[in-house]
Amino acid sequence: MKKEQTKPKNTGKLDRGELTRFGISMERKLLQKFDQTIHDRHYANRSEAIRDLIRDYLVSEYVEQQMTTPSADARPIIGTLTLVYNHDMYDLNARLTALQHDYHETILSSMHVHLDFHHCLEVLALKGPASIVRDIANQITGARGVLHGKLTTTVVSPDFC
Ligand code: NI
Repeated sequence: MKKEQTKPKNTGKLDRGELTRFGISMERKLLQKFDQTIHDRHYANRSEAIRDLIRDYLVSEYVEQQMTTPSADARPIIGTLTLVYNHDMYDLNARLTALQHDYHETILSSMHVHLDFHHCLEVLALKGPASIVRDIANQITGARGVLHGKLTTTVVSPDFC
């Protein structure tokens, strides 16, 4: 009798194609630490946690590569830039607004929150070539008076699903 093929369980998530099983060897202590950490992060199992780690690694490598040596068929990078600044700083609001107008094609949206009497939080959503996203982030976070700026990047690609 022919053995029935097992289909991947329908998790309601994106179809990620055929699953391949593989074994990993590692030190017991390292695995215990990993298991404790993924339990704390509410992962259902090791496979899901390892898939996320691999995706994160591949996305980071892709973004890094496209920022330094962009390829002709590169996908747009998605970024969020988080800023905290002091709005009392002379001219800073005007400079930040001018920069955002200069790059209106890449900066899709911005959110401004008045944190207290002096400080503002701004979160920008960006989408565009990696090198341009990086340049915008550098110019804005480097502006005098910006206390902290952090760019987070990702990419939407079937390669990483
Ligand atoms: Ni404000």
